[in-house]
Amino acid sequence: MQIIKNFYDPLKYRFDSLRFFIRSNLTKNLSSKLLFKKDLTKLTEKQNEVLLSLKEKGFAKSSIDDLFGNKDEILNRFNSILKDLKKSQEFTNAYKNFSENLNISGKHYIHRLYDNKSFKIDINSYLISFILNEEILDIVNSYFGMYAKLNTADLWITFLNKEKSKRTNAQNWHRDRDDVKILKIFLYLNDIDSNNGATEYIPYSRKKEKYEHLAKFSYGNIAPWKVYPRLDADKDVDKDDIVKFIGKKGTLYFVDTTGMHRGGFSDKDNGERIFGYWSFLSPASVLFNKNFHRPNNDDLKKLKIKQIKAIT
Ligand SMILES: O=C(O)CCC(=O)C(=O)O
Repeated sequence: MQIIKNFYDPLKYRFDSLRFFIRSNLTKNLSSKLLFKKDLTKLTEKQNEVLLSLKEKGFAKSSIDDLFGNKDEILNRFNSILKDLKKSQEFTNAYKNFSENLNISGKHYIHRLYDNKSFKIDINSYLISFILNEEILDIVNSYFGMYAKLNTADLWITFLNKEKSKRTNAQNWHRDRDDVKILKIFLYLNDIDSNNGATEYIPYSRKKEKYEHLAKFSYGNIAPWKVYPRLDADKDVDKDDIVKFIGKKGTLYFVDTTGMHRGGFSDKDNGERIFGYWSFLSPASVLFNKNFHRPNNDDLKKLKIKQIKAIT
């Protein structure tokens, strides 16, 4: 079995890379770019600040105060989703599983509202309607230079415990591999600092930037040792060049996760980190993992063209 896998995996990876190259340069992205150029988007000053920071450093910090007028209404909507989530049996089970397996490898330190693929998120959910807001979509599309596609909409609770001394999975430095540009958006639903698992990011670590050498770029499924390179951040990266994504409730981070990042770890405190979580990819990506239903025609009729482009 392992012999077949060793043969099949690299072959599939090469095939996916070729497919991605064609879709990116000749078909999918080209048409999306042309259409986006034709529609011309004008950004507000606040949106522009986000875009400039993203383009320069690979991330931008903003807030729902800055981008939206109705901060309380938005937070109330998310609070009510959160309240139901915390009452659920799945949440209780997830926390128990985490507490009993603190230092075991795996992603059980994160509880995802919609990760369970047997129930896909409804297109009418607030997690979708929030992110399909033009305030957000205009930034996303301007960063990609085309109409980008929503890949995931979710809400994460990261469990923390000072007895968890080992970093596992995405708590190690890595870059994501689903596309040449990937945009993730985090909306903080509690105050987050280095004691409760703020994500860390290395600006200028995308392709052709100062820290590009830290890990290979690839688009597809590759061996785990390539995903999590042995990186000695103290030695390989100037300490002042590492940014911690700290912020109060209501903070928004826009992050290109092809840049080096690691997250959700704290050996100082117990507690939790809670955020809304969305990811966008270009239409060419061959690694979509959409966790929401494709809308039916009646739902589509209720949406604007920018929103339709993001979810179909
Ligand atoms: O838990 C985190 O902050 C890291 C998340 C992450 O690695 C990712 O979304 O790619």
